[in-house]
Amino acid sequence: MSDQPEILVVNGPNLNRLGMREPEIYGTTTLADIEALCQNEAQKHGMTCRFMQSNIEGELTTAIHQAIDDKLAGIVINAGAYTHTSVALHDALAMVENMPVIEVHLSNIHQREEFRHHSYLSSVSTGVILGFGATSYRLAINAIADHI
Ligand code: CA2
Repeated sequence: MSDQPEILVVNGPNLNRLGMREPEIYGTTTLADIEALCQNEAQKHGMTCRFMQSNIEGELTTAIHQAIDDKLAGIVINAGAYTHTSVALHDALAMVENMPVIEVHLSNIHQREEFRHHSYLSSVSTGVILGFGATSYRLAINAIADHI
Protein backbone atom coordinates (compact mmCIF):
# COMPACT_ATOMS: atom_id res chain seq x y z
CA MET A 1 0.00 0.00 0.00
CA SER A 2 1.25 3.50 -0.89
CA ASP A 3 1.75 6.01 1.93
CA GLN A 4 0.82 8.88 -0.37
CA PRO A 5 -2.36 10.77 0.51
CA GLU A 6 -5.31 9.43 -1.45
CA ILE A 7 -8.31 11.39 -2.70
CA LEU A 8 -11.69 10.08 -3.80
CA VAL A 9 -13.18 11.44 -7.02
CA VAL A 10 -16.78 10.34 -7.17
CA ASN A 11 -19.10 10.72 -10.16
CA GLY A 12 -22.85 10.27 -10.27
CA PRO A 13 -25.48 9.20 -12.78
CA ASN A 14 -25.04 9.55 -16.53
CA LEU A 15 -21.50 10.89 -16.28
CA ASN A 16 -20.34 7.57 -17.81
CA ARG A 17 -22.04 8.83 -21.01
CA LEU A 18 -20.00 12.03 -21.24
CA GLY A 19 -18.69 12.90 -24.68
CA MET A 20 -21.51 10.98 -26.39
CA ARG A 21 -24.32 13.60 -26.28
CA GLU A 22 -24.91 17.33 -25.62
CA PRO A 23 -21.34 18.47 -26.45
CA GLU A 24 -22.60 22.09 -26.40
CA ILE A 25 -23.16 21.74 -22.62
CA TYR A 26 -20.63 19.14 -21.51
CA GLY A 27 -17.96 19.27 -24.23
CA THR A 28 -16.42 16.26 -25.94
CA THR A 29 -14.36 15.08 -23.00
CA THR A 30 -15.17 11.54 -21.88
CA LEU A 31 -15.16 10.29 -18.29
CA ALA A 32 -12.03 8.28 -19.15
CA ASP A 33 -10.35 11.57 -20.15
CA ILE A 34 -11.42 13.09 -16.81
CA GLU A 35 -10.06 10.10 -14.93
CA ALA A 36 -6.69 10.45 -16.70
CA LEU A 37 -6.65 14.18 -15.89
CA CYS A 38 -7.42 13.45 -12.21
CA GLN A 39 -4.79 10.72 -11.92
CA ASN A 40 -2.22 13.02 -13.51
CA GLU A 41 -3.12 16.02 -11.36
CA ALA A 42 -3.10 13.95 -8.16
CA GLN A 43 0.31 12.51 -9.07
CA LYS A 44 1.72 16.02 -9.64
CA HIS A 45 0.86 16.75 -6.01
CA GLY A 46 2.22 13.46 -4.68
CA MET A 47 -1.25 12.04 -4.15
CA THR A 48 -3.12 9.04 -5.53
CA CYS A 49 -6.67 9.11 -6.83
CA ARG A 50 -9.52 6.64 -6.22
CA PHE A 51 -11.84 7.37 -9.16
CA MET A 52 -15.34 5.94 -9.34
CA GLN A 53 -18.67 6.43 -11.12
CA SER A 54 -22.05 4.94 -10.37
CA ASN A 55 -25.61 5.46 -11.53
CA ILE A 56 -26.80 4.14 -8.14
CA GLU A 57 -27.29 6.55 -5.24
CA GLY A 58 -26.48 3.91 -2.58
CA GLU A 59 -23.15 3.04 -4.22
CA LEU A 60 -22.15 6.71 -4.17
CA THR A 61 -23.16 6.89 -0.49
CA THR A 62 -21.09 3.78 0.31
CA ALA A 63 -18.05 5.21 -1.53
CA ILE A 64 -18.23 8.28 0.75
CA HIS A 65 -18.48 6.04 3.86
CA GLN A 66 -15.43 4.09 2.65
CA ALA A 67 -13.45 7.32 2.13
CA ILE A 68 -14.24 8.30 5.73
CA ASP A 69 -13.27 4.85 7.09
CA ASP A 70 -10.05 4.81 5.03
CA LYS A 71 -9.20 8.34 6.23
CA LEU A 72 -8.63 9.68 2.71
CA ALA A 73 -7.21 13.17 2.20
CA GLY A 74 -10.24 14.65 0.47
CA ILE A 75 -13.28 14.10 -1.70
CA VAL A 76 -14.14 15.60 -5.09
CA ILE A 77 -17.77 14.93 -5.96
CA ASN A 78 -19.82 15.49 -9.08
CA ALA A 79 -23.08 13.87 -8.03
CA GLY A 80 -24.73 14.61 -11.39
CA ALA A 81 -28.50 14.95 -11.06
CA TYR A 82 -28.39 13.59 -7.47
CA THR A 83 -26.90 17.00 -6.60
CA HIS A 84 -30.42 18.38 -6.86
CA THR A 85 -32.31 15.54 -5.17
CA SER A 86 -30.22 13.55 -2.71
CA VAL A 87 -30.68 13.93 1.03
CA ALA A 88 -28.74 10.63 1.35
CA LEU A 89 -25.62 12.16 -0.21
CA HIS A 90 -26.09 15.33 1.87
CA ASP A 91 -26.19 13.19 5.03
CA ALA A 92 -23.14 11.11 3.98
CA LEU A 93 -21.07 14.25 3.31
CA ALA A 94 -22.24 15.74 6.61
CA MET A 95 -20.45 12.80 8.31
CA VAL A 96 -17.09 13.83 6.82
CA GLU A 97 -14.66 15.35 9.31
CA ASN A 98 -11.10 16.60 8.88
CA MET A 99 -10.98 16.38 5.10
CA PRO A 100 -11.98 18.84 2.38
CA VAL A 101 -15.01 18.04 0.25
CA ILE A 102 -15.17 19.85 -3.10
CA GLU A 103 -18.42 19.76 -5.07
CA VAL A 104 -17.72 20.08 -8.78
CA HIS A 105 -19.80 20.54 -11.91
CA LEU A 106 -18.81 20.65 -15.54
CA SER A 107 -21.50 23.19 -16.36
CA ASN A 108 -22.53 26.37 -14.55
CA ILE A 109 -25.74 25.01 -13.01
CA HIS A 110 -26.90 28.57 -12.21
CA GLN A 111 -27.09 29.41 -15.91
CA ARG A 112 -29.30 26.41 -16.54
CA GLU A 113 -32.85 25.29 -15.65
CA GLU A 114 -34.22 26.46 -12.29
CA PHE A 115 -34.32 22.88 -10.95
CA ARG A 116 -30.52 22.70 -11.21
CA HIS A 117 -29.96 25.85 -9.13
CA HIS A 118 -30.30 24.14 -5.77
CA SER A 119 -27.67 21.71 -4.52
CA TYR A 120 -28.16 19.45 -1.49
CA LEU A 121 -24.38 19.11 -1.33
CA SER A 122 -23.12 22.70 -1.22
CA SER A 123 -24.02 23.27 2.44
CA VAL A 124 -21.92 20.26 3.49
CA SER A 125 -19.01 20.92 1.10
CA THR A 126 -15.85 22.86 1.86
CA GLY A 127 -16.11 24.58 -1.53
CA VAL A 128 -17.83 24.43 -4.89
CA ILE A 129 -16.22 24.69 -8.36
CA LEU A 130 -18.43 24.79 -11.42
CA GLY A 131 -18.64 25.84 -15.03
CA PHE A 132 -15.09 25.03 -16.17
CA GLY A 133 -15.74 21.68 -17.83
CA ALA A 134 -13.13 19.05 -17.00
CA THR A 135 -10.95 21.83 -15.57
CA SER A 136 -13.38 21.98 -12.61
CA TYR A 137 -11.90 18.64 -11.47
CA ARG A 138 -8.32 19.86 -11.90
CA LEU A 139 -9.05 22.98 -9.86
CA ALA A 140 -10.70 20.85 -7.16
CA ILE A 141 -7.66 18.56 -6.86
CA ASN A 142 -5.44 21.64 -6.58
CA ALA A 143 -7.72 23.02 -3.85
CA ILE A 144 -7.36 19.75 -1.91
CA ALA A 145 -3.57 19.73 -2.41
CA ASP A 146 -3.40 23.31 -1.03
CA HIS A 147 -5.63 22.33 1.89
CA ILE A 148 -3.63 19.34 3.21
O1 CA2 B 1 -22.61 20.07 -14.87
C1 CA2 B 1 -22.49 19.02 -14.24
O2 CA2 B 1 -21.40 18.51 -13.98
C2 CA2 B 1 -23.74 18.25 -13.78
O3 CA2 B 1 -23.47 17.68 -12.51
C3 CA2 B 1 -23.98 17.18 -14.84
C4 CA2 B 1 -25.26 16.38 -14.62
C5 CA2 B 1 -26.45 17.31 -14.41
O4 CA2 B 1 -27.59 16.54 -14.08
C6 CA2 B 1 -26.19 18.34 -13.31
O5 CA2 B 1 -27.31 19.20 -13.23
C7 CA2 B 1 -24.95 19.16 -13.63
C8 CA2 B 1 -25.53 15.49 -15.85
C9 CA2 B 1 -24.49 14.42 -16.02
C10 CA2 B 1 -24.23 13.93 -17.40
O6 CA2 B 1 -25.24 14.10 -18.34
C11 CA2 B 1 -24.97 13.78 -19.64
C12 CA2 B 1 -25.85 14.25 -20.58
C13 CA2 B 1 -25.63 14.00 -21.90
C14 CA2 B 1 -24.55 13.27 -22.31
C15 CA2 B 1 -23.68 12.78 -21.39
C16 CA2 B 1 -23.89 13.03 -20.05
